[in-house]
Amino acid sequence: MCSDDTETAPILPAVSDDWRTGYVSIVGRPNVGKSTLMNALLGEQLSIVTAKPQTTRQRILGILSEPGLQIVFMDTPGLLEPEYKLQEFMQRSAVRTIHESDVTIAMVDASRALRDLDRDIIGHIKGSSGPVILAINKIDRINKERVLPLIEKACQRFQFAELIPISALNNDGLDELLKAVTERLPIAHPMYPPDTLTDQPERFFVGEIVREHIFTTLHDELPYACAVTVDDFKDRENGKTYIHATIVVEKTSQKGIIIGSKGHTLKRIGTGAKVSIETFLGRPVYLDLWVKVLPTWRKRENDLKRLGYQ
Ligand SMILES: Nc1nc2c(ncn2[C@@H]2O[C@H](COP(=O)(O)OP(=O)(O)OP(=O)(O)O)[C@@H](O)[C@H]2O)c(=O)[nH]1
Ligand SMILES: [Mg+2]
Repeated sequence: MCSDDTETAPILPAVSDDWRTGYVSIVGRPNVGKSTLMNALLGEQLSIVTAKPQTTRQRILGILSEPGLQIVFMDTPGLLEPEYKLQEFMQRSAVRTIHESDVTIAMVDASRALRDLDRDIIGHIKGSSGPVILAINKIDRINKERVLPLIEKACQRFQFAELIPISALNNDGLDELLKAVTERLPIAHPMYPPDTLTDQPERFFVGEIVREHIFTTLHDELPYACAVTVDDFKDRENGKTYIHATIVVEKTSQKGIIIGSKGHTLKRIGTGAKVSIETFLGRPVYLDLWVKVLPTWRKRENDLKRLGYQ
């Protein structure tokens, strides 16, 4: 290798032949706990999590590096029957990861596991390029006696490599899940330097954090009509990072609701988001938050691209 190459090449750890590395997608219906699981496995709040379904809109990469192991997790939007272009994009990005993964974690909510494992979902996971492990999540919410019959019924629907009851929220069963995944990964060298957590830039996650606060502050359908763009993101001499972000909505009436009486609602979203962004970045920020109307953006291909859904 010439000296120039040495300077620009990423620093990868030395590996032995038993090093395991691979892509692992986490898929399932909306709200089953996919993002909670990825965050718990990484020990980082990377993907946004809310109580509302359809929070995640695109695939989020989360890289776990340990001696002898590198797992590139792919958190995905919940699988659903798409009704408009944004949902088509969400569905496509989830399904694509199933075809790209070495191991797939199919996830269901234990309290409605068999509904979550309908023909549609089985059809998707059949397209998996590798083994599929079923993670039966939220077992903290059901009686233990109900888990075994669930496992038996799930086995009749698909030949899962393993079925593992977990609680992503309580870190229960995650060691077992990680072991089941690791055993099935190919022997391969790591793809990323060990300190790499994701492939998306900080400003992407800043937009996601604002979206998280929209989801937790606003009710009903409104969060689904919102997108966030981060238009400016720069470090200032005073040590603060200046962020200019815009909440994009579909109608003028929605803009009014988001701003709220005397700007109170927008202020609430902004104040909450600022605190979370500072925790995420580990430095103080100045958040300048605006609202803009882009009619029916969820249905327009070009608008979706402009908003980062491509
Ligand atoms: N009780 C319980 N709640 C959980 C568990 N895992 C996740 N949740 C909750 O379920 C809700 C949805 O979690 P998410 O991680 O956002 O689910 P998701 O599958 O990523 O959802 P989408 O991105 O909308 O598809 C949140 O309120 C979580 O706190 C669990 O093990 N037990
Ligand atoms: Mg999610």
